[in-house]
Amino acid sequence: MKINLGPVTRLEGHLSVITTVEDNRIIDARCQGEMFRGFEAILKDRDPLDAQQITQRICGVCPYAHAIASCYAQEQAYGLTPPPNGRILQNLIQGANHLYDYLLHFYQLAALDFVDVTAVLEYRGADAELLKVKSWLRAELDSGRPSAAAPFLPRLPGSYIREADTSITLLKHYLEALGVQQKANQASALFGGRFPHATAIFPGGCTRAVTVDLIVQYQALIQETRDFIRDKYLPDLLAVARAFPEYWKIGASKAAHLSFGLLPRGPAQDAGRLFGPGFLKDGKVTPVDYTQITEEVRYAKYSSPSGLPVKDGQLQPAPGKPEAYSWIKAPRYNGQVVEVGPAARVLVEFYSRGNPAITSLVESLTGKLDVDPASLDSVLGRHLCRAISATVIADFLMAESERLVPGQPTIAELHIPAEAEGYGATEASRGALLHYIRLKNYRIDKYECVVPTTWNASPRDDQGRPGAMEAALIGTKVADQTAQLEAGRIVRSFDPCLACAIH
Ligand code: NFE
Repeated sequence: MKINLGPVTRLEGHLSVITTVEDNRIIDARCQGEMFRGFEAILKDRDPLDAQQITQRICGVCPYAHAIASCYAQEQAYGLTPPPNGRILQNLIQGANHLYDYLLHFYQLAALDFVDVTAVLEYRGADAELLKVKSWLRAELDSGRPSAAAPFLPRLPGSYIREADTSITLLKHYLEALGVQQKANQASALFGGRFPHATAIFPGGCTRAVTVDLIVQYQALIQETRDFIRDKYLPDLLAVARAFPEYWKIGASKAAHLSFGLLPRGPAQDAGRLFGPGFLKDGKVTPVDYTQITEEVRYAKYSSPSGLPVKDGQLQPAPGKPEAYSWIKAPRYNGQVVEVGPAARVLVEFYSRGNPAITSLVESLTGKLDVDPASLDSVLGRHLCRAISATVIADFLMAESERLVPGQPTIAELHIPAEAEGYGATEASRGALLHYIRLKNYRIDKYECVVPTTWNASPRDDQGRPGAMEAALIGTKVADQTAQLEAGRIVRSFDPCLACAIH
């Protein structure tokens, strides 16, 4: 039986997942990105300094990651190193965006896969926001229009958290998290100029001056966000993990893991990063080589040649191409299928043993939950690694903001060459993000983005091998062949963003 799970809700953009189910098991899965955009074509022949602005418009959720990747690429092309303040400000803007994004994903996008929302109907406490939700849900149910209660109801058949108190706590934090996300976004906007698309991030640093007043405001906002992460997000995640231990074994991609590293510790991009870069296969981490990345298009709706390296990327749309089923290309690393994202970021760092704080956090949390680090390749593993990333990044941002020096320069002087090229790589919240720029006669001759969800939601490659998300779905047992709640939980554990994937 073939089931189209699309459009999959509670994620960004247009994703269909077609599964084939036999005897309550998914035996095939195809992820389809359903839109063409063509940002790389838009960038052609433009002034290179437009790039960090235009590429932010790829997405309203992770615009800073695109701005940062573009700045890194341009900095490499122009031979630029920002002053210390400049790199710190870029980190403070990007890091705050990660915190917002993890909270958004856990509470607004993923939690409703697990929480029993109907528990609120029995709520007898005094929390005004919960009482509002209770009376709103009651009214919608009594009116016979549960669909008007989206995203809380209706919901797929399946098992949800059994303890009413846990569901109610999660729901309360669902509402609180909206306000906390606003604080994280305000922190980004203090130095970025605005949210979601920052004006101040620029190749060579940041155009915003540093003042004591701004530092104090930033720290207050991050402190509140950090408290919520420690006191609520992490415990809530542990509660979900304890309620659904089977999800340590569900949704493994069994792919290699790739991370480009996140948050440079100094002005130079290779100064070492809070999360180090690496390619992880069979427990062994090797350095990343961007020239090993190719984009295959046998099953993607492009007539361009398949398997081109990033710097030769092409974009010829072919909507009617036989066999093709997605607008997402299939990136591969050294010919291998790869998962990117929070699990990759944490596992690469964990197996590199470069950051003792991350090593001990992974060990203590997996120990508490009685699982081994290899189990992080799973639905719960991806969720846990987001919470680990949030905890570590929040601490880093507080320390990093202390290093700012008011009155010192925040941006390097620019000299743009007529011809040059550069790669810019970072970790967006959803994983490894690469931008490549080539200049000719002071204009953009070639711009290429290889984006996290392009890796994870990729269609089959030239050899017919499924992408990471497809592989994570194949083999999964489902209780209800039509609803496939398990499949929704797997897909959302990747936090796919289709706007980014198709760009
Ligand atoms: Ni549109 Fe993005 C992130 C990037 S995902 S959210 O994180 O880059 O492909």
